[in-house]
Amino acid sequence: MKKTFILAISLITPAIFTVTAQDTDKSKWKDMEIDFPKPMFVGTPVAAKLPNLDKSKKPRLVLKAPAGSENLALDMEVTSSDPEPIIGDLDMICDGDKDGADGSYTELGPGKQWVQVDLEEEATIYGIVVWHFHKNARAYIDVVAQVSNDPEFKTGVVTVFNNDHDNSSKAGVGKDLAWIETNHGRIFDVEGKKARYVRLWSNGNTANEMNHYVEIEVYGK
Ligand SMILES: [Ca+2]
Ligand SMILES: [Ca+2]
Repeated sequence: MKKTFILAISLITPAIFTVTAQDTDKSKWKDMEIDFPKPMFVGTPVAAKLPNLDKSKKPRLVLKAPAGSENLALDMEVTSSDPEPIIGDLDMICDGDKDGADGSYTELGPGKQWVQVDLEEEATIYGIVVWHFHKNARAYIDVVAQVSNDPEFKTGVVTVFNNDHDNSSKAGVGKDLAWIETNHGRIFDVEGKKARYVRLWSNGNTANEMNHYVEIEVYGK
């Protein structure tokens, strides 16, 4: 009786262990192959006057996630607080084109605006990569990234990035840093949170009051 019980456990356990170990043991996570576009500007960026600006010169290039993770946002539907962008359209935000040139970015209206990607079903998300605009140097203000299963973002909202240092956007005081946009975009860790929707906020940038997106990627399973 006892032997049978142990045998049954030993048969079941390896399969369960393999699945959880791969997804939760970060030492086994792989580097995602992020395809960075060509740089659009060279030289010293204009200093953006923000108190929480990331001054490090080394761009982060690596997002780690379990094997089998991929960009789930590609060609998914994008909605926005500004449904009729001034330049471009919302479909361009998840179309795989990350070029910095005119014709590849979407411009939303001034002030606080959001864009939202619908992954079509709940996914386990490990990272978000955003390229706002990389034609010339600037930093976007009050960048907040959230995930939720609620398309209205009223319930179950988890904030995964927030650089709104003075809480002017009322999502809480953000401890993350603002950054000068380049072709490397910005990688946010999401640590395996489960959600269907991804929402990114911004409140203009250091060059003007407008909000821009070249591309958003969401890595997960
Ligand atoms: Ca694009
Ligand atoms: Ca702020």
